[in-house]
Amino acid sequence: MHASFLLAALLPTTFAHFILNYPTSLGFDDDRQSIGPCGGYDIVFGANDTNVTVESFAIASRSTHPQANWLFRATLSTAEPFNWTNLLPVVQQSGLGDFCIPSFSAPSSFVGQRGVLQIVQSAVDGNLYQCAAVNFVAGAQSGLPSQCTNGSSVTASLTSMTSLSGTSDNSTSPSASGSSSATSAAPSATSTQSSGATQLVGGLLAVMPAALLLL
Ligand SMILES: *[C@@H]1O[C@H](CO)[C@@H](O)[C@H](O)[C@H]1NC(C)=O
Ligand SMILES: *[C@@H]1O[C@H](CO)[C@@H](O)[C@H](O)[C@H]1NC(C)=O
Ligand SMILES: *[C@@H]1O[C@H](CO)[C@@H](O)[C@H](O)[C@H]1NC(C)=O
Ligand SMILES: *[C@@H]1O[C@H](CO)[C@@H](O)[C@H](O)[C@H]1NC(C)=O
Ligand SMILES: *[C@@H]1O[C@H](CO)[C@@H](O)[C@H](O)[C@H]1NC(C)=O
Ligand SMILES: [Cu+2]
Repeated sequence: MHASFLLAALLPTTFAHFILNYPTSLGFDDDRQSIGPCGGYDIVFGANDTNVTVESFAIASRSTHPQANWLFRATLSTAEPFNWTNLLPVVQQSGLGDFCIPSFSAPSSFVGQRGVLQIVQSAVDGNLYQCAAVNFVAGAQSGLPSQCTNGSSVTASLTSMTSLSGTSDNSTSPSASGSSSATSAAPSATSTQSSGATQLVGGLLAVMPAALLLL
């Protein structure tokens, strides 16, 4: 379901539910994006897989849905059971176009291993999936990837939800994994969306205690 005329005008580069722009996606097929865990793509590792610094890294997408809930997860598994680790509680986002959260963190125990980042978007078309095969490496990112920008009307905040309905959820929580973006440093790179960034970080700090109580 798309407001196709308007969106085609606003997003001329591609027409899709959502695109993962960073880290590099395992693959994108508009018609198969509803197939979990990776939008119809197999998990395969390659020489060009993105190196993801566990202390801070960005995930950049572009959405053609004006409102969506997002779930960001990571695992070292390549098959069921995936044992997903939530990187944040569910993020509620509105506004079309580029959407980048610049400061994820992953469990330090992932360092030195290959793994998968999964991005699930829940919007008018149901759950949609993209994955990136990555190398988890030590340290923090030095500067944001060029893809990490927000559309001018994009806003987002954390919810108290830890899963989306329909995602097979045997995930560990941010606190259980010992990883929490709440404790990671604020994004250091320049941003024209600083009030939005503050909103998300503020929301995170407000929501995390509640999220922890639910565990
Ligand atoms: C890896 O990236 C380089 C530079 O972008 C490209 O030339 C090469 O074809 C890529 N290799 C694979 C296997 O994708
Ligand atoms: C990841 O890091 C390794 C080791 O430093 C390097 O050889 C490789 O080119 C990096 N991969 C990418 C996609 O930047
Ligand atoms: C999730 O947990 C349920 C019950 O604990 C189990 O039956 C199921 O196989 C698990 N699924 C995965 C993908 O681990
Ligand atoms: C699941 O992931 C968590 C977090 O990385 C890890 O501590 C745990 O050992 C994993 N469990 C299995 C069965 O792989
Ligand atoms: C994009 O907006 C979100 C939500 O307001 C914010 O957390 C994030 O920092 C912004 N990204 C950039 C690159 O400014
Ligand atoms: Cu769509």
